Amino acid sequence: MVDPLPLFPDGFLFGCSTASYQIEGAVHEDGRGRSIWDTFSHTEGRTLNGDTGDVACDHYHRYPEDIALLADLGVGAYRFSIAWPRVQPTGSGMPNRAGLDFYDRLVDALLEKGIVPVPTLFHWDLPQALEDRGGWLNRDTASYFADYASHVVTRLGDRVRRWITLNEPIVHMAQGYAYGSHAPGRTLMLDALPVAHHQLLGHGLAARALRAAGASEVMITNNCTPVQPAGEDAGDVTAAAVYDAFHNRLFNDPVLLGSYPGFLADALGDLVRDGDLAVISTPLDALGINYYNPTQVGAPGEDSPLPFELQPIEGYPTTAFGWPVVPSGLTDLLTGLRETYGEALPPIHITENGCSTAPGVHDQFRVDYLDGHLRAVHDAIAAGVDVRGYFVWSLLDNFEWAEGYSQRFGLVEVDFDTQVRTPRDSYRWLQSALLTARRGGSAAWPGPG
Ligand code: PNW
Repeated sequence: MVDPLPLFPDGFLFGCSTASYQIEGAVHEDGRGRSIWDTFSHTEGRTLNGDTGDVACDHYHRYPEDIALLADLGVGAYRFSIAWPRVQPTGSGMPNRAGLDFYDRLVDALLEKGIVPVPTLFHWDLPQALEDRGGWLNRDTASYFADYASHVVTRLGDRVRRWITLNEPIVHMAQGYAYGSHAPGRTLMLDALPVAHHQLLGHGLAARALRAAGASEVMITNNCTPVQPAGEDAGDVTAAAVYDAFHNRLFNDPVLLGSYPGFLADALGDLVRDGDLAVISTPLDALGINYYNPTQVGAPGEDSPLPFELQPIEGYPTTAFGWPVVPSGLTDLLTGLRETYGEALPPIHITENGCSTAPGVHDQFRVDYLDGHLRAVHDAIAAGVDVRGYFVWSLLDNFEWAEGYSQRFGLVEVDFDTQVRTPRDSYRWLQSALLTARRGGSAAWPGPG
């Protein structure tokens, strides 16, 4: 048994996160267009065992059961993502009513259970038709994204008040366009940099569209990692600073400060037009942070195509994915953000945190992981960082991108042959942990908005 969690501030929002392509399935239904992940997962050799999101958790049909699981768990919020190709099958033009209808039903079902819906507009499933025109390498994609955001907020904005524009633009740029391990599978290395600027521009334009439609809370979700140099020599220290700039500051600085870190501003050059940074730094109500682990960085080898080299962190337990478990890294990250951005740092929501574990429902490993990281968040709050929410990745086992169904991140186990959902030990643990973490154990949550 672990000690009960400490009390979190009044109104602190506990939730679960998922993403459209990872759980929905039903890829041909109700006029959904093709996304880059359909193309990528159906291309030989791209995903483990050739797994695809064709069926995934069949959440498109089983969402009432999944919402019942959320309600029973006792969380106050649910972060999901909206599939752009359901709303605009070719990425632009008139919205597809049947696609929007699904999210309409989902939102109503959540509100009926008193769960705050927190949709993310882009969690990597770009319409293939836009990829055919260059994807995020094309500046026009930013404007298309804002149009798409307008269509969604027009339909859902009367009930949805809190919005996330992009999920982890660093991971989409790095894995999707630089290394090629995710869709669209480009291997541009440092030439992928325009993808950062165009996503950020899309974020800023969408944030303005959302706010114009009355959204009360607009966020972006950045994947952040505290970076430590592998050693004390100058090569390692410089490489760590460069990595920190690419992974963290490239996405936090323009949004919070309205500028790019120096050498990246130089590298972006004319791509950044007059007025772009003003759009990108449209004030946010909160910043979403996804945290999984810290990163250790050393000087690059002689033939390295990149100015840094990632190194394993030794001496910690590792998840099924091989990621080191370092809860204190989350406290360090949060207090570090506060130091770096000061008054420019808005309130924070941890929009993803979690781990993959060995198959089975007895997941003490996940219980320890979540317990440690919730305490780490609490430590950061005690140190003065304004953290308002924490979302577990993930509610369900799901399609873990290039790793297919092999990595299990769910509080709830999914049998992908039968679609049977079985709550794990961690689900039961969180259910009771929330009772002590919330003031008075009250099930009363702030209403939507
Ligand atoms: C996040 N990395 O992705 C995503 O937002 C989720 O969709 C995903 O399922 C979850 O984390 C678990 O992986 C990441 O290589 C993918 O550093 C890769 C990395 C980080 C986050």
